[in-house]
Amino acid sequence: MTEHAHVLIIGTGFSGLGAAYRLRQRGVTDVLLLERADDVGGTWRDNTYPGAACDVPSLLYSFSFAQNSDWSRSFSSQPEILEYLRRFARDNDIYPRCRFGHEMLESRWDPEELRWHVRTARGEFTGDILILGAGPLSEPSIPEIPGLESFEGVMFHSARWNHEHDLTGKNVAVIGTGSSAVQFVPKIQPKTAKLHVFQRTAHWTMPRWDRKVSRIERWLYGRLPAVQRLARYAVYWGRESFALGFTVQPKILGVARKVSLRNLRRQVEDPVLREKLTPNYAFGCKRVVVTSDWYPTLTKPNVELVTDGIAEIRPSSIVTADGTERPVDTLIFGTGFHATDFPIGRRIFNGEGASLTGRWQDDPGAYRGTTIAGFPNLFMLIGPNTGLGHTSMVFIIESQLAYVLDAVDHLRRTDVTAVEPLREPQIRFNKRIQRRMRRTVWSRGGCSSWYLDEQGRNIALWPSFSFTLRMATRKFDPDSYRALVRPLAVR
Ligand code: N01
Repeated sequence: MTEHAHVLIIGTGFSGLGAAYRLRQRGVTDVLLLERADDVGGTWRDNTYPGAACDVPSLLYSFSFAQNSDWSRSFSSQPEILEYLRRFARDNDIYPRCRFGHEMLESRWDPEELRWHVRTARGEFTGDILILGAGPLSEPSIPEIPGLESFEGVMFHSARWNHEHDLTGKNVAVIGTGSSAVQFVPKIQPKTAKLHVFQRTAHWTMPRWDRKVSRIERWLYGRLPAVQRLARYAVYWGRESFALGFTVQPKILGVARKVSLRNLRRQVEDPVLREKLTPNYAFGCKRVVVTSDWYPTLTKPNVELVTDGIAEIRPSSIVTADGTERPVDTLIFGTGFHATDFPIGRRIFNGEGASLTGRWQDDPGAYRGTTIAGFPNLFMLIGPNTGLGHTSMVFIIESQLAYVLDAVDHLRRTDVTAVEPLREPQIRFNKRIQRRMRRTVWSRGGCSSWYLDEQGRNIALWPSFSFTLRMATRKFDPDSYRALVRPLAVR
């Protein structure tokens, strides 16, 4: 049996839950959320590695319409964020609208009926509007390394942590030194017999000024929401100054660079190790990792930072380019995600049968980061060029939601069934982004990163302040869209 809803939402992380809530606020209740897992939470349900926590301050890491006065720390831990999202879904009756175990396998736009047909792992759905809230960092990336398939030990990715596997006394290899690895390596180090950390590129770091949120602060935030809002604004604008550095004034980042190098000097005495940990590209070019225990952990006697490239993996060892073989019984990938190839795009087809990924081959990008020419009534949250490294993605999701809600209202107010952006405004919008991008540290900083696609284009980040993206998504602009009207015969 095919189930129909006016709006189908893929995913139940911050994006999907926020969309369901905001739609209901506008009186749109005929909504279903299709979720591949068995609970809500998105990235905060999937990333359960030891030490998983947010590196954006807690004050910014909740919906503005459901602020949390109860964060226990200034940088919240994964269990607390997950519990916040579950509570949000419970309190707002979103659970009954969720279909769990329904991984979206294929979404096809029907150009006659003017609706989406969605096939999941467990059923079929139709929807007038499709909102993608699957997240850009949800598909773990495991590099192709010669001999990987021959490995006989236990291996897993940081986003699929194997909690059954006890690391006590094990020879562990960690590949990757990004934001995830710097969080879990210090937690697992005391248990392991030997910990080999394979670093391809040194990352810039910033200290994690984490502290307990005092009872007085919590009391104040709970009783006087205006105080919390003020504190939120202060943190928000403080972080916006990083955007200035990343996008036009890299000199501003000089201070942060000095802090990073000073920490390295203070925390790592060994000059050889220090050298290995010193980045050779501009501060901010790759996402800066936020940590206060990464460098101290790497100085522990059972830890080795390996900077020689991996040549081969054997059944119970890793061999590096210099020929050294290290016995390993557990292999952990902290190697990030398929961020710029949007794997979900291979499952989405327009009325002509073209996949989103195919369309993006030559010209990736969306209109205002949210809608895509040729794909009517498809709204993508955290779409191309909407990412930010310096502040909370919840802010971006809320900005995009304002645009989506305005578009949904437009469809209700008029006799238009579907809208798709015209190609020209989309091209102009993306050209502007790429022009601005050339001035940023992500283009000029002399590094490679997950922000760049295979052709070296940055299709992940927004090249400006977050408030400018909010302005760009404030109002739906029908003039930039083609309007489609469902014929009476198929209504
Ligand atoms: O992944 P990453 P992550 N051989 O892509 C290395 C968000 N996040 O999971 O730098 C050897 O950053 C790669 O090396 P290099 C945040 O947006 C947020 O850590 O490419 N090494 C790098 O060191 C973050 O940016 C929070 O040379 C290989 C590492 O693997 C994003 O998620 C917490 C390799 C990958 O680092 C991803 O972070 C955690 C290979 N073949 C994450 N391939 C918050 O707190 C890759 N690497 C909000």
